[in-house]
Amino acid sequence: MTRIEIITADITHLNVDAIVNAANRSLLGGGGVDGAIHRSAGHELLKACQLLGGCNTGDAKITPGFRLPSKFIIHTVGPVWQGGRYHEKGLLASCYQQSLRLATENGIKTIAFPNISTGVYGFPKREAASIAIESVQSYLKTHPEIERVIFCCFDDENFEIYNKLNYSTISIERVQSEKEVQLVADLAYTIWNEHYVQIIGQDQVNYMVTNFQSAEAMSKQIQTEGYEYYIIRHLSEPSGYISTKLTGDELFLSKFYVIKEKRGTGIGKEGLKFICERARTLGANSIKLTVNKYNTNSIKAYEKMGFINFGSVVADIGEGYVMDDFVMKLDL
Ligand code: AR6
Repeated sequence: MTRIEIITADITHLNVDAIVNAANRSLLGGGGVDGAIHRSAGHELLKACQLLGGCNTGDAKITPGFRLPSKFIIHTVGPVWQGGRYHEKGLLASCYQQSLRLATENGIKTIAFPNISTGVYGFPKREAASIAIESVQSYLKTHPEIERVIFCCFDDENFEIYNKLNYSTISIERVQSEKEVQLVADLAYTIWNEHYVQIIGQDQVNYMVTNFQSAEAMSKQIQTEGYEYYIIRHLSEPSGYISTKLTGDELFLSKFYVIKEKRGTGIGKEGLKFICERARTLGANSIKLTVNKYNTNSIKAYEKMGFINFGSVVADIGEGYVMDDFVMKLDL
């Protein structure tokens, strides 16, 4: 599941369990997002903050949200940018880690961060965004209790930076271990059920998944039939998979699937780039695939990627099931 979201908004309007405040060490209010939060939460917030005894840079403290829609406010103090030689990066990472630690301790499941330190404190925006995404991503890996983290940008520049970084966190790796084969089998189950039931029906989906996309079936394809499998991760989360097989000077693209909620994250484009590179490395001069005739969305997507219709093929796959496919081809 996608647990990271990037939006532009006024953070004081968000209806989440907690919003994070980019405060200063006094915790007694200030300008920027801090000022906005104090204004919206009301004077009770200042009273609560007075009891906290300040906060060190890189640390975090928690108060109720008072008049805000969010239940809690986590106050963290980002570093003032001084050129990068004063542990600013580590301190900024610590703001995200400590805020998330407090979230876990207080049963918070949804949390929104502003772009800490990138306003008055002058931290370079791109570096700050990269630290923010990495820190959050690494925390989420071991903390399933946090359901959603929102990066709440205020300016278009930060929004663009975060989205670009988010796109570049796509990784595509060859499936090697049994554990990875199982991960792909789980993805296959999800994708086939969410995408193919309306095209070929539940019975055929079950048949396909059991016979061709189970961990056993895929292991066999890898070990004895010359198939390569690749797992696609987005922000470290398993998001799709690719399967290919070289036949002569043609690369057969057997599978290229992305789970529904990860569409629109740039995986399609990155995946195709990867497949073309792999094809060239193996000495292929074209890529061929088959796609169900009624799978119009995928056909459109492949056409957009430059594939052309190259005929059609009907295949008997056993137990009375027939696949009626378009053959599509991309010359390299
Ligand atoms: N919602 C979301 N983000 C906002 C909002 C808002 N309502 N208002 C501003 N931002 P800054 P810092 C963005 O300066 O750099 C305060 O005086 C803003 O565009 O608020 O950590 C404190 O008391 C920017 O991207 O925080 C400290 O003294 C980001 O929030 C000092 O500023 C952070 O900008 C902290 O400086």
